[in-house]
Amino acid sequence: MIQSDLDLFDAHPQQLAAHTTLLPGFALAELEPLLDALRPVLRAAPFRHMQTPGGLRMAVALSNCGALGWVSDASGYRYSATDPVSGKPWPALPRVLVELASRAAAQAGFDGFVADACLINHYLPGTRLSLHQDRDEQDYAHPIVSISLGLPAVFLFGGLQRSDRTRRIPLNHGDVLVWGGEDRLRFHGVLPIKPGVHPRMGERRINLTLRKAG
Ligand code: MD6
Ligand code: FE
Repeated sequence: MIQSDLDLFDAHPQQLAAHTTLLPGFALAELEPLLDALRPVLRAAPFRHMQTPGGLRMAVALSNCGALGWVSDASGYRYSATDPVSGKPWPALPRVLVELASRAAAQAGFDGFVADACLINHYLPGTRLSLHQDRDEQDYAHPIVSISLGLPAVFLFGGLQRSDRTRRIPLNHGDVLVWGGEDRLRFHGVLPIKPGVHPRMGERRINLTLRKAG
């Protein structure tokens, strides 16, 4: 009994695969500075639903900050220094985010990680993200650092083939997932977010993925 209670609050790094580490609650210590930094970013570059190259509206709403931002429209997926709709550069990447990502990466064995792009995904209850690979970055040697905020999610963690079986990884408010190396091109996705209201974040999940894209 006591043992299982302790397990619930176990905040030690969890090695999910050779080069994938979950750092439970790692972002909580910096939560308020992080949210303070995000507010002006999202005022300057509000969330929106981009179109897939096939013309479908993405269920996830997204924004970006950093020198490069990930965009999707009729001409495909790519990183762009400007928002193709407003024509403006993306807001600068807040230092608190760059530093948090570097520390998380170092904990997971990736020293010297300096992000130049942060993709910000917004999920409402019911929103899902279908299985995909992240392969628009220049150099797959750099890891990706993913910060989860708000409502919990179930992350689908697959293999290098779309048809490989997937594991279900719970991602909670404040968790940070770092992956790279031989895991960098694993297929992954997010199951539909369950209805709920998070005490700090409200009726939403926000995921920040920090990358070295260029
Ligand atoms: C999400 N994350 O958690 C979606 N991609 O909302 C991703 O697609 C993702 O968490 C690459 C690396 C880490 C991720
Ligand atoms: Fe991804």
